[in-house]
Amino acid sequence: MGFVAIDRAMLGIPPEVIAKDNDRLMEAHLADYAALGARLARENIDIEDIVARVMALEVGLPSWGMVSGGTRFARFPLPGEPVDVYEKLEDCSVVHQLTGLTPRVSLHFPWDKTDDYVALRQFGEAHGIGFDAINSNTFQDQAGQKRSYKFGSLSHSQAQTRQQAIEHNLQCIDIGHTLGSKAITVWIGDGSNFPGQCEFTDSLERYLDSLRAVYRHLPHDWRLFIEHKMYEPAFYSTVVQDWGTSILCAQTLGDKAQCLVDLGHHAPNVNIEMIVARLAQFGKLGGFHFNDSKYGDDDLDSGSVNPFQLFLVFNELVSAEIRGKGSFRPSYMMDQSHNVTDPIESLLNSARAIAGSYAKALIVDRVALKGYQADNDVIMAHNCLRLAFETDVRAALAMARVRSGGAIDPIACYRASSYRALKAEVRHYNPNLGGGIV
Ligand code: RM4
Ligand code: MN
Ligand code: MN
Repeated sequence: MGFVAIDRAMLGIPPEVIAKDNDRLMEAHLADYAALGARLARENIDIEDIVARVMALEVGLPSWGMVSGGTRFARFPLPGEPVDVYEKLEDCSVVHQLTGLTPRVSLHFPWDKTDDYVALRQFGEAHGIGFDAINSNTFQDQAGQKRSYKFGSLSHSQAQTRQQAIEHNLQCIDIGHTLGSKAITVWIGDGSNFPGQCEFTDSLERYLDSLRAVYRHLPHDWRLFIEHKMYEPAFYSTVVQDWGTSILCAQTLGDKAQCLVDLGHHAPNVNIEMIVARLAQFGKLGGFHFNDSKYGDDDLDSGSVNPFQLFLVFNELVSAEIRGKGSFRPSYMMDQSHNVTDPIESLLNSARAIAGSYAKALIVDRVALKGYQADNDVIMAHNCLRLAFETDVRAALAMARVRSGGAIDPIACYRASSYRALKAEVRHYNPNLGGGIV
């Protein structure tokens, strides 16, 4: 997996540091791997298949998640954090080096603006990092921008503002084309704060008209991901508020338009795994933003609060993979903001949670499950999921990482490398820089 043109000299963690840390843990790892292999073999599962599937999984990193995030109250910068898109790519390559799971980065414009995208692409290739879906940003005003997005962008009441937002999206597609991306994710902050502020139907009609112009500009092999969000920054109504509106828009636009599910963008207690199943059933599940949340937040580390939900989501994804027979190819990405941790460590943990949920979903006995469901044997049907979820798959994940050149214990290895402290010596410290989400 990943990209082949990796220049060894460009790697963030010296391979000998990984080798040394792996040596320390190898004996115990191999014993755990053999024990898990024996356990799975009793259930007629070949651990080698699971490892191969995990090695084939790819999850994009959010460029905006590489810098310390913040809340609307404060941001606590981390010495040694990246200050531009090149340094963000360096940090992405560290996550990929240690996990083997994250060969691409999803860029956000204009946050990641630079003057030479051919050079950026080459820099990425040298670091083993490619480019995932491009994100446009029409939820903020940028310096020098003619018209404000205070009252909306693609759905704005005035045509010139909508046109400006459309043009920004077209530029994002052009940049993405140069970088080798294959999709654009459109999330807008448009909505209203007061009943009466917006007419629901007109706003959506204007949004669709704008999005048609963006859709027409897509290269033939590109997809457009529509990302819904129930609220924030608009607190009364949002133009694309839920998966229902999202799928209606995607169906209206055409085949290249699909829905993107961000785990943190739903009403509390919504059954997200069902949304995943419905979108997949109708061929409209295009992308995923992994994260976790407890209340109204949408940026905590994947699997940190509700790992069972993450597993249930993957259970639906695996089921859709089986039904789709190769045609189901959603684009998996993380969308997190790290306010109090080193972003690299949070992403290493999230990678483990995501790969672990996938591995657990792969070991669900689907034949038995179907039988129990047909017989209405509720406890045993539930246990098919429950027992898979409770299986400790860490040794299989570690083996997938080792075989990709990564670490048995990514965080321990990362700390042993002193990567961040070394970067703090050479990177320009900028306490005013935001991950975007401040
Ligand atoms: C939004 C949404 C988008 C992300 C921005 C920064 O809540 O999740 O995907 O680009 O945040
Ligand atoms: Mn998102
Ligand atoms: Mn979000």
